Amino acid sequence: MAIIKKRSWAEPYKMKMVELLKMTTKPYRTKAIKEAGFNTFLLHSADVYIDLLTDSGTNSMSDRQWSAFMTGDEAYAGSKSYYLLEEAIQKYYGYKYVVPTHQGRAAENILSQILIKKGDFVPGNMYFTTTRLHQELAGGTFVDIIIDEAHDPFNEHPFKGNVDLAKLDKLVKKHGAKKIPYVCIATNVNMAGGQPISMSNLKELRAYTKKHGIRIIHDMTRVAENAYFIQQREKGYNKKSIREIVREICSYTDGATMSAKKDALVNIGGFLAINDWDVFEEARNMVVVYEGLHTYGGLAGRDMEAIAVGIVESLDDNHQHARVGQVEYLGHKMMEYGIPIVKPIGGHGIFVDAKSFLPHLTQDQFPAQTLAAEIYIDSGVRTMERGIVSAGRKANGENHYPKLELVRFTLPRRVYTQAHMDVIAESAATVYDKRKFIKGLKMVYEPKYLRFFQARFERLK
Ligand code: PLI
Repeated sequence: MAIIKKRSWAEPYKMKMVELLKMTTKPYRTKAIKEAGFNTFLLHSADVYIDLLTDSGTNSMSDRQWSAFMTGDEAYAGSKSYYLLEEAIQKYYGYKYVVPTHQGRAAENILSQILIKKGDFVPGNMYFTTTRLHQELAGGTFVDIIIDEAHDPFNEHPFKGNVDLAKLDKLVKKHGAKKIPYVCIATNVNMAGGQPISMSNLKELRAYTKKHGIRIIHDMTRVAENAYFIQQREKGYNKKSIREIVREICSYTDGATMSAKKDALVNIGGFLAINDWDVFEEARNMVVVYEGLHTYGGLAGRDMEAIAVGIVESLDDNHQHARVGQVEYLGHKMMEYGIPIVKPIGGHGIFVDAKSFLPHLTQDQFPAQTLAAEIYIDSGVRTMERGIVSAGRKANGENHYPKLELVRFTLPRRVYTQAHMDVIAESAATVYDKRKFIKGLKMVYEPKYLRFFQARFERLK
């Protein structure tokens, strides 16, 4: 019998330069998190050992991307780097017209202002913080049409990013298709735990929206990770490349907003892509007001150049295998220690279920916020709350009470090693061991918009 039953994967790259990290002590971190109001966003990154706050803009660029930086064209107008970016988006995603923006939320702002009228409804497969806020600021109301399974952290549905067409149909019947400017579809739904939408669900949605004359706008921030899951899980796709799958996903949508800081492996950048000339015309007008000329949109030429290269690298099958493989490695380690995590393991991080981890805390005592602070104190690992604080308040001022109260251990791409994963899982397990003694928090400062970024807390007595 063969000794080796299953061969390991390893990263399809090697390291050429490293960034040195500061190691701190527990008393130092206890003081640091208190000074940061128990909000990991308010820590100094110099005080963080392993930074899992986000996978946004925290990726390592490749030698090819750094080379592209040197060939960036910094012309104010008509930069060749813009045309390279446009060509990459047209070739790999298939969208016709492109407006660069400094990051994803700028594209969301422009798109929301163009398409949403006061009193409109914008259905989506779960909310994302900035996306929903821009929809609301434009006068719309977000309506969650994701399948119910997505709100259950332990339901093992392979495509928890799927849309429940019955929920959409109910909305259309109640308000009429004219009140729905578009359906907003995120690939690899962030707030659900990095969970994919299936191609068959997207096709059904396309058929439905076509019948009712409703656009689909694609939040394609993590489309390549979604494509990886389709390749691994959906019938008929295991022989298709990620590149082919991504192209097919985009073909069922009418336009997209993109934060290139995730999938596309850069530190800053985004874009709005659209197939409709009229919307493009308006977006080109608006980008000049908010971002910069339509051929740079708030980016340097070198940034656009690096995104163009990053798009190609993100579609490499070996890259995605290693990327999601690392997330899975961490997830399996945590499961071995009995830590309650969202299942199936998602694409960009491990989401720990804080409600089961700290069942003695009510949601008003901020279990996920509390847990993120405890993990930092234990090991200097920085994570992020994705629960009641992130969910914010409704228009009438009441808190949203999301079913999911999670701590996100987000893995930047091509940054950390397997040994880092071991340290992270061991820290989570150490905190899990003493979970019964952990006290909750109270909020003592709350900003008006996107409160999770700057809110401050104190420990309950
Ligand atoms: O951070 P931006 O503005 O480049 O992109 C906003 C944005 C839009 N959609 C999705 C699904 C996101 O995940 C997203 C940003 N996410 C962040 C910052 C994160 O930490 O997940």
